Amino acid sequence: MPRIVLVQGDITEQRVDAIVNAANPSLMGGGGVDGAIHRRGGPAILEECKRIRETRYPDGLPTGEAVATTAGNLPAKWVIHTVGPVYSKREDRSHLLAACHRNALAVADELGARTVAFPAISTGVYGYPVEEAAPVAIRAVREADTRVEEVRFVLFDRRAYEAFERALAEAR
Ligand code: AR6
Repeated sequence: MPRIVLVQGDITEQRVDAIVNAANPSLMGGGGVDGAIHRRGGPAILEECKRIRETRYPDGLPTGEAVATTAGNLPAKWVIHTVGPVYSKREDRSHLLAACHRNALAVADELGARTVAFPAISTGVYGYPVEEAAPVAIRAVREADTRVEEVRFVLFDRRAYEAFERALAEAR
């Protein structure tokens, strides 16, 4: 089981082997953490995303799946792009959020990444309440069969940090 570390801050500043991006199926960038990663990482990331779309995922990256690119100018080796579920009040999509974490860690294992930073996937534009997302994310990481040694959740604001802190305390 990876060691879980929580920090409040900007994921683009993390010195880790791999940074996870909360992308959308197009892999062509967007707002939130996706925008910040492409801005700070530079055009090499988008170039590789375009190639992935042309080859492996012509219809886009399905929700819950993960794929790696260079991290460009970021202080990491790789960006692992995953697509979180859009929140729904009527339907439980927590299995898709868990799949994002599991599949991102599987990609990290293929790369040989030992330290991986995650944002609070789906809790921004995609509308997942962070109090609901945090226990799903923590549990998925704790249950993952992976050689990753450290998973660092990088929470942008105090509220998200505290939600993850509570979820971690309750999981122990
Ligand atoms: N570092 C860490 N966390 C961040 C940063 C940052 N630099 N910037 C934002 N967050 P979101 P989603 C937090 O919207 O909900 C994009 O347009 C933010 O406060 O980035 O999965 C994509 O292209 C929130 O807690 O991702 C997709 O279309 C969390 O990151 C869509 O948004 C996730 O918010 C994906 O939506």
